[in-house]
Amino acid sequence: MRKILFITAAFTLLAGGAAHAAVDAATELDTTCLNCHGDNRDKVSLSNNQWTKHNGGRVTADVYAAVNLFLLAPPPPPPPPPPTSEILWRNQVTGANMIWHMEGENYVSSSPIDSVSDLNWKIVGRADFNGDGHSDILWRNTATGVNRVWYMNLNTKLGFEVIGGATDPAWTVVGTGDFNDDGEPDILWRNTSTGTNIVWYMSYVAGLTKIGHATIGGVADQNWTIVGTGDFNNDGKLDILWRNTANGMIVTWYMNGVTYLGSGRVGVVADQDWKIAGVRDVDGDASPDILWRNRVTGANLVWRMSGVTRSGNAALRSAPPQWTIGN
Ligand SMILES: [Ca+2]
Ligand SMILES: [Ca+2]
Ligand SMILES: [Ca+2]
Repeated sequence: MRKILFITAAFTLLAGGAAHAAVDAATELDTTCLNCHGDNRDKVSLSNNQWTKHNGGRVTADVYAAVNLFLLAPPPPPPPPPPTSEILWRNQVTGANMIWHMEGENYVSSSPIDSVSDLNWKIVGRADFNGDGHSDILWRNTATGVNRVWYMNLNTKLGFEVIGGATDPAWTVVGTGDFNDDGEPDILWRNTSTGTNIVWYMSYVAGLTKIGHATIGGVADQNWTIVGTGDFNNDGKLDILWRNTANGMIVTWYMNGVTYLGSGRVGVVADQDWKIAGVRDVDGDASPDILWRNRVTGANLVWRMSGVTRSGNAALRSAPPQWTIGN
């Protein structure tokens, strides 16, 4: 790129945005007048991402130095790639299971994982229980109350482990996440009979063990369902997302561990064909987003969230209704 040599007056350099990448200094700048009216007050400007051409006029070394610095500066770094995430699916007819690999809101590919023909087995959570950097899959058999973790390496099941039973089918796993800040994911339960909510603190050493538990404030009204966990107020503490299946109201409970701090209203979706299928940061802004699935049409949607405020929607690829999102 040709340097500019010729100079006489100073004035303000204005060149906004990232337009400099489109400027051809060699063809534009040495025939460009930057002080076209001779009063030393004109401003350097861009038109259609090109320097505006005029005849005659001079500017100072400061201006050319600034222009050259601007033109010769390294290009701005490319935008970061969209964040990757996964959606775990279970076919409620065949027992097939698969993982969708997503980039932001875009479907990239899918990978089958081991099928489980007994449809009493439900996928109830996904977290890295053994700390190897790969998300594992938590299963619960709704007939027997047996719980299992599948330890995964990407799409491959490495093995499984049965974890402590909760044989009463009224207990449902409604979320996973680290409630006691020990770096290990815990399991959140809701009793669909009594409305009691409990966290099992889990730890993996040679195997996955329940090391304690704590009760979270009960909600007897069974219209209220826990639909996910995530840090909605960005205080580093896991919060709980609720939806009322009668009136469609969605609220977060801001938590400090198992202590309720307050609530935030997210919105209302009265149509119960739409189910909240997960909470995760889809768009990479570090604020958890809400994944929706329409159980009748098979449509999928993300609510892009900033805290409890919805900033937009994005339709995701659809999937036939017999597929349910496990997490
Ligand atoms: Ca793991
Ligand atoms: Ca924990
Ligand atoms: Ca929080």
